[in-house]
Amino acid sequence: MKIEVDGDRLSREIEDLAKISEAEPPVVTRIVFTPADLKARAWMKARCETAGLVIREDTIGNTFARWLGSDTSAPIVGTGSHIDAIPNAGRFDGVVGVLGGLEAIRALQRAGFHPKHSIELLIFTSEEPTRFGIGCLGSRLLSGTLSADDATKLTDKNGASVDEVRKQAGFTGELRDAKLPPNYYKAFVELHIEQGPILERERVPLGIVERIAAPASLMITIEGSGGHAGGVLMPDRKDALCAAAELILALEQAARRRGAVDTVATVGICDVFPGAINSIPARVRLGVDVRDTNLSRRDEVLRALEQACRATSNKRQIVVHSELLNADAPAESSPEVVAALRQACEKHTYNFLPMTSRAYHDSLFMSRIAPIAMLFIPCLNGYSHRPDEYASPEDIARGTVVLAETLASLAE
Ligand code: HGY
Ligand code: MN
Ligand code: MN
Repeated sequence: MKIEVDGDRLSREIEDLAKISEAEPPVVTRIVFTPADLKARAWMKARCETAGLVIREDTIGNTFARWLGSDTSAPIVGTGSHIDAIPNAGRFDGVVGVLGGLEAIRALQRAGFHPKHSIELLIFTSEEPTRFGIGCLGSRLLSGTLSADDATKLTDKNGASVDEVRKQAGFTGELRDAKLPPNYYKAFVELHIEQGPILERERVPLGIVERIAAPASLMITIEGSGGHAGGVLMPDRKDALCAAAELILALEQAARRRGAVDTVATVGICDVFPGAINSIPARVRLGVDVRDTNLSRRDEVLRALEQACRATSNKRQIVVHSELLNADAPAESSPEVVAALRQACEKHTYNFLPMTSRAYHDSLFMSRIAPIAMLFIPCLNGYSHRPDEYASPEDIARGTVVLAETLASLAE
């Protein structure tokens, strides 16, 4: 079977989808359940319908586009990713896995392949944590990793709940019905840009992901006493931002102290209240992200941060409150799915690198219900989550061919 990917159309589709954004091109901003997200979903569904796929959406808006196999009772081979994007993002994160997955299916159709196991393209709801504070909301729910009760407690910054927002977007029904039955999938393979510099630096065109790091995130609220920047003398201050600065540096030190390349920690959100130049910060909210491929090492960083919070609270006599948003286990790829990817690369004599994914992906939660693996393609300078994120048409087409070969070998 000769698989030919229509690279030109795929590139055009990526550029067309990028224009569905809350920001001006080349910036992509597509927050879950916003008008841009809903428009992008409709645009994607129309293309899946044109490809003859059977579409359904679950109660959180995960979209399933199925190419029916000859044995419709057999477990399904899944592929896909996300099309939601954080503010000031690029056009490839997630999209390569969704449009590449669609093109892989179309290429197999053109090649005359007939799957035994149905092949299903998934577009997951809210892979990014932007709106509801937790990433992979859709794949957590469909894998049963997050309960419907816990999901209904999540709200956005305006206080709107997941339930309200999803229903306004047209996704009704019981959230608990999003959980898939056991053995729904035979395997799940996700194509994604690397979001790091290794493939480009090593001049290797493909990465086969063997493990996905364990993500954790938390919100820390620091309550000082504020006051007039001129009138309150230094000994009398309870400056919440100075306390936050101590915690930020303590977090950085805790990660570096592990001495392991896979231990990373970031404070990506720092909201200062009241945020006036002549007012001592009364309250600060810190959004903290800690990851590692090794669970106990990651949790050591979380414990070190907790200790720093207690020490700073006592020393400065201020209130420090931390709320754990998620602390997930890492994922190991399944040997069979990795083998299928390796064979597909070898069939085309494509060089590849076994890799660790330090970014999390929906595959992390798909791994709780099915054998998974991921296929990475390079991105320019490793850039991602920024408008100059870039993957070449050649690399995207190459990844799509390997994905198509892999899906065919898993679905036959
Ligand atoms: O943050 C992540 O790892 C993913 O890109 N949402
Ligand atoms: Mn992302
Ligand atoms: Mn992504």
